Amino acid sequence: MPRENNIVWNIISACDEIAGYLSKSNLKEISGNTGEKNSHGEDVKIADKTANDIFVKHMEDSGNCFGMVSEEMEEPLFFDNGKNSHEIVVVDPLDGSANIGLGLPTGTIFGVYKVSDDRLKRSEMFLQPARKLLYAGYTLYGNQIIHIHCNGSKVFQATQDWSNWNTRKGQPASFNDIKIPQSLLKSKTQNYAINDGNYYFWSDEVKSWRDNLINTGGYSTRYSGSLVADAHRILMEGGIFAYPKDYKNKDGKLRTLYECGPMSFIFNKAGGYGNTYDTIPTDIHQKSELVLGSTDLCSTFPAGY
Ligand code: FBP
Repeated sequence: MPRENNIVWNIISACDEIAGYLSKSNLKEISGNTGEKNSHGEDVKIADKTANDIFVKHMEDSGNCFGMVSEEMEEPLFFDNGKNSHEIVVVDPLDGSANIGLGLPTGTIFGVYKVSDDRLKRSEMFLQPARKLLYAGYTLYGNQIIHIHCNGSKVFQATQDWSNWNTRKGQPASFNDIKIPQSLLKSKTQNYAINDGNYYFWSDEVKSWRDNLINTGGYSTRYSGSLVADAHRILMEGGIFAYPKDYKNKDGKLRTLYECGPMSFIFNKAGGYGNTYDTIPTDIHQKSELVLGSTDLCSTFPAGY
């Protein structure tokens, strides 16, 4: 598919522009609030809004996008320019926004779904389970820009060099078909990413699961406060990321459609586990519990409470 009508290329271009914006901006300034609240009642940071504007511009200009849902927009946006296209996009334009001002890792998470046959411009079109994704990925804004993509059969590290897109020549072979290492059998220390600060809000089941993990030994906590950064480590090295629902966040904290779904799809296709792979969202800004990682270790995590 030529580059110009390939929505994936438009998404990569948007992420590259967001990376440029983050690397050139006064981080303290852009981590300030716009004074607006997003659909979750959270303060919208200047960087969140700018990242969203950049994404909207690339999707609108591309002519390849029928519509999009974003963490930073209350309602879906449909593009006249894309009225003949067959794809819709869900996106968290800037994940881990609490890290922005400190220059710590952040990311963009996205998913591409097929337009519904009725082509009616309404939210329901986006309420699809992750297993129906055509494509998904995330971009990590760390000491390098890393694009991890999944085309439904493989998970790979995408390059910015279009001519190298299909061959991804020069990349280590392991980047072309990423498989998450299993965990329990591993001799080396295993990663677990969870906000232990929520311990007393967890169910007894989750508390004892975590205590058991600690008492077993051989685990290291790796938690940066950015889903993209924490999930990336788990995808590449094995282990588990969990954001359980708790007595504070009864439904969980992370958003089903544009955070949990794409991640569950990527981990599922990398031979791992993502608990929301089959979840059919009932609202575009619904929240879910999220468990991602090596299948064997994730199978020990208590489902719900
Ligand atoms: P946003 O920054 O996109 O709102 O993402 C939510 C998030 O920051 C995730 O990246 C991260 O995993 C989680 O919230 C951290 O939450 P907490 O500070 O409660 O551990």
